[in-house]
Amino acid sequence: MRWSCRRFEFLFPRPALVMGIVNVTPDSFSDGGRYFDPEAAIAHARELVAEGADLLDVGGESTRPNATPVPEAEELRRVLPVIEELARQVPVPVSVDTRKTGVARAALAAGASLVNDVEARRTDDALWRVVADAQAGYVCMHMQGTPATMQQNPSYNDVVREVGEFFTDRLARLAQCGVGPDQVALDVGIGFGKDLAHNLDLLAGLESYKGLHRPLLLGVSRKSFLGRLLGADLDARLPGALACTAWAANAGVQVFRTHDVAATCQALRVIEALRARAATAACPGL
Ligand code: HH2
Repeated sequence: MRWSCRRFEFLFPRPALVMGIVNVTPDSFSDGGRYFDPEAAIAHARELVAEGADLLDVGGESTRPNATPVPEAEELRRVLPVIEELARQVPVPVSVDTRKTGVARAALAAGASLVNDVEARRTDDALWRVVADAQAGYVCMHMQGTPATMQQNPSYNDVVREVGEFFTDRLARLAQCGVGPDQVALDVGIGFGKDLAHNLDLLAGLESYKGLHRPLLLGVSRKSFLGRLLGADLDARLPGALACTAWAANAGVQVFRTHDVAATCQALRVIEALRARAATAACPGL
């Protein structure tokens, strides 16, 4: 399996990829304001690469529940200088985390290699045509509702099946717009229009999406379902996130979106070493 993101190409099987989060926002749920200044965002992104990030995801609009929508001009002002500089400075693909076609277009022109689309449930195909023209990578994430409404009363008959149907439908529509399957990674969208049980069902059901033959991306980093499950504050959710990472890696997830790059890389390298050992070694004593 191949994931093509312009001049970057990932071939699977390979060690899992870690996508470092760079939020150039004043209000993101876990690190809002810390990297709002472009210089601080660039320095932080470079640290994430030094810690082992394989991709960087730059976002200029928080998508936490009830976040204030950001006008396009402001989102551009936030992300473009950071993307331009990072695309020049770092050896890894830079992603733009945006719901806006204009921002995606400008970010790709500034050197981004992929678009992370949390609103892949969109009704018009303009953003997909931009991705097709640039031959960019694309993250197709499932969300029920919008950030303003998504946590009001999320409801599914069978969340794992419905998200799978959404992926199948999107892959077909993307192909019609000229975005080939090799450009696409799929993401169940943990916390986006899901309650705790939905999130756990999706994590438990990750293997169901293997048949789509696309890399799966997962974002659990510091999310509130961990707070609900563990009673843990924002800054105390890393052990829970790493447990999800280990679980998901064993279920076949290949890309992990995280604020905590060094710790996530460590967890993944241990899982991979154990998997390799289990495949080759006769276990003494068994
Ligand atoms: N989660 C967030 C934002 N973008 N993209 C994908 N593909 N998957 C996710 O799970 C995902 C995402 C939320 O996290 P964060 O960026 O830290 O917060 P905020 O949206 O408040 O900036």
